[in-house]
Amino acid sequence: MEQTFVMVKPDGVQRGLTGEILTRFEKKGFTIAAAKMMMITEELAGTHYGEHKGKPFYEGLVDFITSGPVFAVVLEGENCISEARKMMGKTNPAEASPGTIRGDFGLSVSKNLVHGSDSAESAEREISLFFNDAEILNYSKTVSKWV
Ligand code: RTP
Ligand code: MG
Repeated sequence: MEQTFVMVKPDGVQRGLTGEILTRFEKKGFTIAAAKMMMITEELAGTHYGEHKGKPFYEGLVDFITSGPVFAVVLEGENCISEARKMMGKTNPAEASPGTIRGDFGLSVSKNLVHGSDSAESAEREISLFFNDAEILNYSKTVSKWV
C-alpha cells in the first residue's frame, strides 16, 4: 500500500490545527502508520529541503521549520501521495482552493501549515529521514474494506 510523509508545520501546531489537519486525512480513509511530535534540527531541515538550497526563500524556510515543534506522520492508503497533496492545496494559500487545508486556513506562502511528499521518490526519502523502521506500524483498520 502506498505511503507518504506529511507534517503539520510549526504554524499549524502553534495555531492548534494539528487535530483538524490529521482528522481530514483520517476521514479521507488514510491510515496513520507512524506519528510523532518533534523539533527539526538545522541539519535535518537542510537535508529535507535540500532541493531548495540557494533559493531566495531558503534561509527563511529553514528558520521557520526549526522554530517550533512539528507533528510528523506517515500516511498509508491508495494514491495517498497525490491525494494528500490535493487535500493540502496549492503551495501559496492565496491560490489554494477553498476546501483544501491551505485554502481554508492559510494566508501566506511562507506559513502554509502542512507539508506532503511530492512524489514516490520523495515519500520514500522523507519517511526514512524522519522515522526508523520500528516506528512505522503495519496494521489494518477493520473499516478499510469500506473505503
Ligand atoms: P512543502 O514542500 O512544504 O510541502 O511545500 P510545496 O511542495 O507545496 O512547495 P515547495 O516548492 O516544495 O516549497 C517548499 C516550501 O517553501 C516555501 N516557499 N516559499 N516565498 C516563496 O516564493 C516560496 N516558495 C516556496 C513554502 O512554505 C513551501 O511550502
Ligand atoms: Mg515540496
